[in-house]
Amino acid sequence: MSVSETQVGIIGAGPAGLVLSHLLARAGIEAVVLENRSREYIEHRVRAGVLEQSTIDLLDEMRLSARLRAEGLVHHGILIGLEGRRHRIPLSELTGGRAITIYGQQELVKDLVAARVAAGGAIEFEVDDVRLSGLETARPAIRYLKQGQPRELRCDFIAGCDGFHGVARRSIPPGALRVYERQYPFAWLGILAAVAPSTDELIYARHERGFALHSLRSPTVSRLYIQVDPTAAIADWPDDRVWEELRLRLGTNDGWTLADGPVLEKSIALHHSFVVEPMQHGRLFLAGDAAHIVPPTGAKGLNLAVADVRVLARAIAHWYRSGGTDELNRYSERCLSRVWRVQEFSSWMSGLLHRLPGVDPFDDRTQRARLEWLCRSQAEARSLAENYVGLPFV
Ligand code: RFL
Ligand code: PHB
Repeated sequence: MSVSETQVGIIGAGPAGLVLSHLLARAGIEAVVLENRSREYIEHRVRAGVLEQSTIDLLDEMRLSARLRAEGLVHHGILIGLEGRRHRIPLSELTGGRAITIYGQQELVKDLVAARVAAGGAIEFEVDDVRLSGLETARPAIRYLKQGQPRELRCDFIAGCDGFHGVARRSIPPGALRVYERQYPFAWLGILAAVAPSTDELIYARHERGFALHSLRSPTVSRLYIQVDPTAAIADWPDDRVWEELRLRLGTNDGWTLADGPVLEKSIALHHSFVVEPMQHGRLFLAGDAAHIVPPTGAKGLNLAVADVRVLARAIAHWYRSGGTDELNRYSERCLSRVWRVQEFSSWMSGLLHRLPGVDPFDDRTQRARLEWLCRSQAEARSLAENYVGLPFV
């Protein structure tokens, strides 16, 4: 068995693990990132698109935003579709100038990997059979296979940044964690399409047939979603059927049309809320989707992952500087206050816009009344805007 050492072993090269590796490097702390997929795979996995102001500010500060600043699309508002009308929520006007930036998660992953590799940072791709041990000791270890050969990485800390289905959370004795969870009775079918967006700003539409979202990636690529049944299969949704449904749900009374084009990618994502408390066990710290999942309606998961690792990097740096464990001990509590705020906002946005199967007519009317209120009340719109552009980091 080949044995090596580092200060922080990071499992997972998603946004959480990669941003953490950069933050630690800036603080002079050595880390090794272990990823079970190939570089090619993670650089093409289509997921999030909306980056909050605080995420952008952090990437600016870390000098990792050059391409994002050149190619990302800064948006100052979003549109709400209701009963064939559109209502604009002026995000920046309502939040003292804060905005969101549209930039594909896989593009951000490409930038983060390239910058880490260029700086000589260690990222090992295609590792298998990752196992954690010694979490309750001062020298935890990660065992894994690299091209079939067993390896061991000994570290001071392990960061579990390996997403919802990863191994880190499952390495914690079940009795040590409390799980909070909710399944929603709907899913999103998402497509990436080679067609110029038919809108300048994101459209979140509530419709009798279900929710639809028109997002974008670039002047020539659109990203669109429709609410589908959680049991739906991709095979049930040929491209023509998806476009037809999008046209109906996003349609307006004023003759707006939706341009269609070749579908580049199609996938279905279930809606799920999940939080574990605490986000730490001994020397293992969970961050991002490994610790919590939010439904995508609020566009928050990636941003929350970045917020977690910012807190974690500071706490680890504090320990190396002073030997003090106070910040590490507060890691979970500090992250969870933001996590629950975002959890509440994401489930509120989901409840506001989706059509519930077998909906009670009373609930249907109150849902519409809530949306009408959002379109009329500046206080309500400001509350949405503050949450949507993202709370400042504390
Ligand atoms: P990730 O991105 O899942 O990365 C985890 C990494 O760990 C690897 N891994 C392992 N590595 C080693 N050993 C193991 N045993 C491993 N198991 C897994 C995986 O291969 C992967 O590379 O988690 P991270 O870093 O916490 O980042 C979270 C975000 O990816 C996620 O929250 C967002 O994509 C959620 N999300 C959105 N977030 C936003 O902030 N804004 C959005 O607009 C937004 N839209 C979305 C979304 C998620 C969606 N889906 C597909 C659920 C839209 C959708 C449709
Ligand atoms: C996206 O562009 O992928 C996107 C936008 C807004 C959301 C979720 C996903 O709420």
